[in-house]
Amino acid sequence: MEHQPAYRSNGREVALLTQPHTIAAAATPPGRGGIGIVRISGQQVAQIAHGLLGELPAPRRAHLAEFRDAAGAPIDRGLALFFPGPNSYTGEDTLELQGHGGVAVMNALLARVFELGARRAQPGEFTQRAYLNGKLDLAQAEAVADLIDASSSSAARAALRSLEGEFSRRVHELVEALTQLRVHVEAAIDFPEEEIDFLADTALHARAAEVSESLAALLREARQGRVLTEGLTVVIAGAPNAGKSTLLNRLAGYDAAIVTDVPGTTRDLLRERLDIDGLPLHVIDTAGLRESHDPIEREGMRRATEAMARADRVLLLMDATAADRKRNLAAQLARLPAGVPVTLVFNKMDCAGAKPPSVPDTSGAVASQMAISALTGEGIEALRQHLKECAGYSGAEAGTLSARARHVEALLRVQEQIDQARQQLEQRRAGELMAEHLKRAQEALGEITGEVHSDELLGRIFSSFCIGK
Ligand SMILES: Nc1nc2c(ncn2[C@@H]2O[C@H](COP(=O)(O)OP(=O)(O)OP(=O)(O)O)[C@@H](O)[C@H]2O)c(=O)[nH]1
Ligand SMILES: [Mg+2]
Repeated sequence: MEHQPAYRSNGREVALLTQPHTIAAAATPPGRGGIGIVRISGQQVAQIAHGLLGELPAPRRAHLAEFRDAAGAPIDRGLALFFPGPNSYTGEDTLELQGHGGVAVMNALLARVFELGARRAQPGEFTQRAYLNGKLDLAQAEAVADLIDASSSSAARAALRSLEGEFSRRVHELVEALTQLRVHVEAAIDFPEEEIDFLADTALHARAAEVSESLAALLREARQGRVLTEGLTVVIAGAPNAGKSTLLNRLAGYDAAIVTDVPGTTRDLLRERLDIDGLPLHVIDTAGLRESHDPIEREGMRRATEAMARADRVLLLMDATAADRKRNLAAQLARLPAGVPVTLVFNKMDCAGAKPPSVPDTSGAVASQMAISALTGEGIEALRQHLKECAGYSGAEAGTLSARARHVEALLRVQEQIDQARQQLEQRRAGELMAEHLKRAQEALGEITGEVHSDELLGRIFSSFCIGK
């Protein structure tokens, strides 16, 4: 890769990277459609345009043309759009071909573009180039994928705000505030004879407290945004016949799972993607947990346990009419992976009489308890509200930002470093140690926007994109 002259993007000087390969992919999903779009980006765009269209279209003008194969025979007739770099999505020369959206046309068009020198783009490679060329920062690039994957209008709005740079702007504000703190502290270190006075300055303490507060506010929003983007994964577990599949169907509002009175009906995991007032919910129904020698049922239970270990919440269902609930509960709890938050849900309350079942848990594993009837719907609204509370979801307000678990983790590390920096300041007046913690906090912030990144992180983020974006 060689560097070309720098240009300005987002108010910064950025050096364009010249990638060795020109990439191409269909930007529209495969299948039938009125229009199908092939996108090409890289150094060979002009050459490919000449081969395919006979000329390079004028920049940013819709150009009606025949797309031709090597022998000059038309493949399709459509619009070509040329965006010269750096004023394109990727920052490179880009050509968009809008043809007829059929599989045969798209395949023939792509084959011709490959013949002319491009190679097939990896998932997310266009956006990765946009990031490497400073068109977007990493948090914005992630918001592109979140916008495409958004399953509700509130998630889409939140992703768009992050894509437009709202989240990144807040992170930069924090970086700026941290830089000022560091300047103050490092000045103190440089004048050791006055260090104590510098560090006793109330303005410094006030500023450190302000940084903590802005960080806490951003962390709250990022948590909310994470839930909106990624949703809450809930596993329904419990003994056979407890009513797990009935509860899944009740939450979904349709018959997703088979329900019978035969214990052991569900054997495989069943996943449904639902929505509670804009909160995306991934609900997984599982095979009932019990002793079994049937290899299919045992495999089902193994998968159930694996899903529970990754869940944000386990709803442990118990038949409220069953005898010996205390022993049953102990047996069920023993089968749960350690550390998952559990809500104990008594089901079949329509048959259990008016009195709520006693509270038999003594293990401390159960975080909360509820009573429902999956059959009649009693208590289901309360359960929905409970799940929203578990997610820390307070309804999708207008200003929500999209965020990911990765961002929340980074912000938590920032918080830890700032807390330690403040401790060093307040308890020990230790300037150097404080400066070190502030530096680490700033680095953790840089991971969010991608100023600090690793190839492995980039690989993980962009490989989850769709091809053609
Ligand atoms: N009265 C009453 N019956 C219920 C309720 N929920 C489920 N049932 C019944 O209990 C039986 C078992 O329900 P399922 O939903 O298949 O139970 P499950 O936990 O998925 O069972 P497995 O898949 O075998 O582990 C069925 O006959 C349901 O109609 C309820 O709230 N009240
Ligand atoms: Mg079932």
